[in-house]
Amino acid sequence: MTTTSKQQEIDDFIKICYELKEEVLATMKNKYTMPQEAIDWVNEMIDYNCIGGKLNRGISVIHCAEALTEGKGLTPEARKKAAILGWCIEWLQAFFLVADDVMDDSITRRGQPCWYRIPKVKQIAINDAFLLESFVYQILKTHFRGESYYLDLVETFQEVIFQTELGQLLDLTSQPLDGPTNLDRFTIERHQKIVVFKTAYYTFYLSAASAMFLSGVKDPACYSLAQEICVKIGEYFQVQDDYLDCYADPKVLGKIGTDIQDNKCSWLVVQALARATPEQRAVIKEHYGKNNEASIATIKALYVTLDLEAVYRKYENDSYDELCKLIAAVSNMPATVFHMLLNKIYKRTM
Ligand code: DMA
Ligand code: MG
Ligand code: MG
Ligand code: MG
Repeated sequence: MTTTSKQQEIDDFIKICYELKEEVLATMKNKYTMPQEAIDWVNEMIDYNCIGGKLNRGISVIHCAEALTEGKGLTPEARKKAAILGWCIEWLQAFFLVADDVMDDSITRRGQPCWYRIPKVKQIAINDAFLLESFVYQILKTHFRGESYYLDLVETFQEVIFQTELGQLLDLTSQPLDGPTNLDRFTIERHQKIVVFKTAYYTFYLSAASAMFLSGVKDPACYSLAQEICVKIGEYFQVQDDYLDCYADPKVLGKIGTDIQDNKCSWLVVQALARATPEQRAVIKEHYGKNNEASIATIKALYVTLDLEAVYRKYENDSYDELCKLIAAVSNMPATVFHMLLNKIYKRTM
């Protein structure tokens, strides 16, 4: 794809978001007779939180659906449906992120202050997150209710939301809020469980499964296989997120990392602990999860001493090779679906 046709695809995709927003606003106005100020609030809230991301998850639905046609290409109607489902995932993501930023005490998102940091918003952001979730179900109902796969689609969204919330629970409770840091809880196994649940299902499996429903895939074995591969791609993706939290330029990443001071069970701290001497472990115990510049700098310096950058480079290459092997063995559906998902994120810097 050329740069201009890529831009065209993004522009076409974004247009659909505004169409969906108009539908949602019209429902508020006509069906629920909401006052204009409520409509204005939601209008601004959707613009602020649903636009401005990389759109990876949303556009992936279109690309997966395209790959599933095996060269025949999508009809304009099928492309539109894929774009609408893509936006359902983007709005779902907005729902998770608005809440995640409150819970993580984050500062910026997509290059602007987190929504809850806007003085007129504050805790109203919690209800806005709930609203974004409800809009997803409204859109699904408006556009897919007549489809034979509607129930499967809605149940898949519900299950993935549940899985993500369980992942957030594990993420948020990996350390006690009211006691000293317990480093024994930062294990590779716990980290893996967190990332699969909080990220992999909604970031990869939901896009692939949505495209499969649209394309008429019925075989449950295909969905299980897609889930197995997407979970592994998602695990790799969240390790990248953990790494970038510490090492990316916030201007490029669009968000300022907070994992160290938030006491997160990040891939970096887990890898550091696996390599630390007893003295270094004591440094982590003293400084990790403390919200002051000196402690954060001490942890970052230890990561440099342990050369976690090199550990990460090796992890990236090994994961990529392993995923390629797994994908090469796919025979009951077009393997390009998974190659495409993987290649979108390989060696990403944002
Ligand atoms: C991401 O976890 C998970 C969800 C469900 C948003 P995170 O807090 O590491 O994400 P980010 O780094 O984008 O705040
Ligand atoms: Mg966060
Ligand atoms: Mg979080
Ligand atoms: Mg993160």
